[in-house]
Amino acid sequence: MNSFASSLIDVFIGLGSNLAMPTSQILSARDAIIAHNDISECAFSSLYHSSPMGPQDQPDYVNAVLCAQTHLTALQLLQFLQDIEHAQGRIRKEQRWGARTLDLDILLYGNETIDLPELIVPHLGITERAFVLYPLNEIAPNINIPSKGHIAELIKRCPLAGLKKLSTHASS
Ligand code: ROI
Repeated sequence: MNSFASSLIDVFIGLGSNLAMPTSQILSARDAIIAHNDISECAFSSLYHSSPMGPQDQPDYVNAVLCAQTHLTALQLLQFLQDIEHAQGRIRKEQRWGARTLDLDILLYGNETIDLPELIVPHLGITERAFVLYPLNEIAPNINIPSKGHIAELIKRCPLAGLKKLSTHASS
């Protein structure tokens, strides 16, 4: 590696879907993410079934968390994830906090805190979201979330809110 290469960063990506066969959406997104030649998967959580946070007149969600290593910058990664959302039929302008075919969020980018108009890391609301914290805890039980605290402490303060682990990664 030459001295100009950016370093390898551990990233955590949250995946969520509640439309158009959510489990298939999540598994296709995982495949698309790890098909990138500068992204290698370290771990993929179980799939979780969760009640909607926000408006209740929408279907339940399937959620998961992926851990990967990459040299991409956070903004390059964001662009790549948005391209996958669009390829899988995500239409922005949907109702705020409404149903979506696919949501890919950068939860953590190494130990960095990022505060840009287009990207805030750690993801806002991470500490209130059981559908993020529990899958994250499954694959990274020792992680410290910058400026928020240790995952074990955060989990204690976050009720399950109807979250259920699905027993299989098989598509449905
Ligand atoms: N609720 C759940 N359970 N899972 C999600 O991924 C999710 N994503 C969202 C909002 C609308 C906030 N609610 C969610 O963006």
